[in-house]
Amino acid sequence: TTKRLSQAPPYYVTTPIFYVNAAPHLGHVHSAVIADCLYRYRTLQGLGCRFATGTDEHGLKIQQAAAAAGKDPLDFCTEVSSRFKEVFRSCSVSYTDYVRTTEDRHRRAVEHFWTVLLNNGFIYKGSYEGWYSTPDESFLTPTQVTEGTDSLGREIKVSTESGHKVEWMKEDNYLFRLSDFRTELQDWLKANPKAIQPERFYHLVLQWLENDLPDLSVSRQRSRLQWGIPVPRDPEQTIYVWLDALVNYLTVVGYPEKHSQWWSGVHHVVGKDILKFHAIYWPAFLLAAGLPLPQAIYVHSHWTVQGKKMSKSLGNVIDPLERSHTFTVDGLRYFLLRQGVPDTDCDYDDDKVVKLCNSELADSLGGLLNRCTAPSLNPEQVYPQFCDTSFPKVSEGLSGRAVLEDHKMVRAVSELPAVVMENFENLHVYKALEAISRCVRLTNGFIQRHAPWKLNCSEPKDRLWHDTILHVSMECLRVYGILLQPVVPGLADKILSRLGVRPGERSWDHALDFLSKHEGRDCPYEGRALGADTGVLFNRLERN
Ligand code: ME8
Repeated sequence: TTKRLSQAPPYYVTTPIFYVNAAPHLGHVHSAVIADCLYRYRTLQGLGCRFATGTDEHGLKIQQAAAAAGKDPLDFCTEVSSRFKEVFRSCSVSYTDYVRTTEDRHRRAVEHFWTVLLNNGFIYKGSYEGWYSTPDESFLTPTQVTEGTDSLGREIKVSTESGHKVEWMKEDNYLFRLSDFRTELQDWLKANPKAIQPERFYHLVLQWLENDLPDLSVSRQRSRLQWGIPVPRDPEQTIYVWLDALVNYLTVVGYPEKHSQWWSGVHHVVGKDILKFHAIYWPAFLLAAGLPLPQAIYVHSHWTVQGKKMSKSLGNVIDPLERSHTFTVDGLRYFLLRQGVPDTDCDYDDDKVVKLCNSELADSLGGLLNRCTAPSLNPEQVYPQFCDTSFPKVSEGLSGRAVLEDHKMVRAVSELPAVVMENFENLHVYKALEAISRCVRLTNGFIQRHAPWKLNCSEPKDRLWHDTILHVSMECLRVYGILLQPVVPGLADKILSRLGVRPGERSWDHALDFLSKHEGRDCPYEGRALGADTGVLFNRLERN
């Protein structure tokens, strides 16, 4: 059931690049942790992988934020960008590339990209008149604008989608022939039903594409916006921040000279708020530039706090650094990926983190590790022997001590890697974790059912059965440890090290080699000494 991917193109995964006008919050870390999980998962499958994140540093709102802080814009960007780096590092986000849109390599990539679009006839000079939202850096059609009030109660126009204030704007600038691409985009999506995951968002984009696409303004007058990349050969205009920002994905892999190999394997992780930019504008730009389209766009929903989207402007942001200290990095990552359902928004609550981590990480998973390795049950501290007469295959008749329930568990664990793989690949990481968690419960039930602590190990038959129970449980735990590496790398390492599983024995393929003795093959771990006892797997969290 598991595909061999060694012939597949290299895997390149990206996060959005984040605006530096606000400090990193839990929502940003959520995107980064999803991308990190995909990156680690593909790496385990033995693929060459690359993982990029970074910061989006141009545009009016950043220019304004720097001015408000009384700082030079570049210094301001450098400061905030390094905070993003620091937060990602401390949340075990193992990016291989970090890009900033104020870097020279990026300016060169954007200038080149612009020139290609222009030479291919997709950019023309025109004039734009309409609504513009600075916080969203977005042009809006009249149907996307509604009545609202500002903080002083005055009537203003706001964006229906974001609620941000919009202004009427009229200026000469360059337009991109977005309208030319509607059919091509529809054809692309129809031919690639997995291009946007989860499915719900794929249908949403197809629905958007049922309407005409107006041409898109892709520059701003320099007099309005100085903090950005000038249009090549027209210094009176600045390139629109979204065009500038999207090109970051190409910059990372060496566009325009040497991007082609990595570009063929690009996968974007994005929040649903920026789906239109990634699923419509970006593919249209790429088609116009004659470049391949992304392999997949993975979309996730938002964290809310008491029902409201977490955002700096609402002042309800959760600080990921502080929470990673309180709940540990693995606790926080596990919560984000186990509770963060991509299709719908989820409400963040500290109590939920405590409950989930205590029940699934401390009690269930930690309890299982402890049961298999505690000196009271495993005095010799080894990976014990498997005895096939006490645990015969179902096909040989259930004459041993194993019962039907045990065989059901073995089957569930052997099917687990395929289930996890499928759910990782359609971004239902929570379902993968749910399946792992269910199997952990089955294994705990298995030990409970056979109560090895009640066996008299001076009886040779009981001793064999005792060791078999532990062997089967450890094999389960070894599989869980391997499959959990992309999500909770620290805990997974602790489990595998304690079981004596070496670094070279932790790839995806090793999870497919579950309970090999049961299949009549050798087990490389049998009889091996366990690794050092480094204490409790996950300390129970206290509620405040
Ligand atoms: O949009 N819950 O940057 P940004 C979950 N620079 N994820 C959230 C979130 C929340 N409450 N809030 C933000 C930009 N995010 C552009 C992107 S890409 C070429 C340019 C995450 O700093 C989510 O991934 O506003 C969202 O799409 C992203 O942060 C927006 O970050």
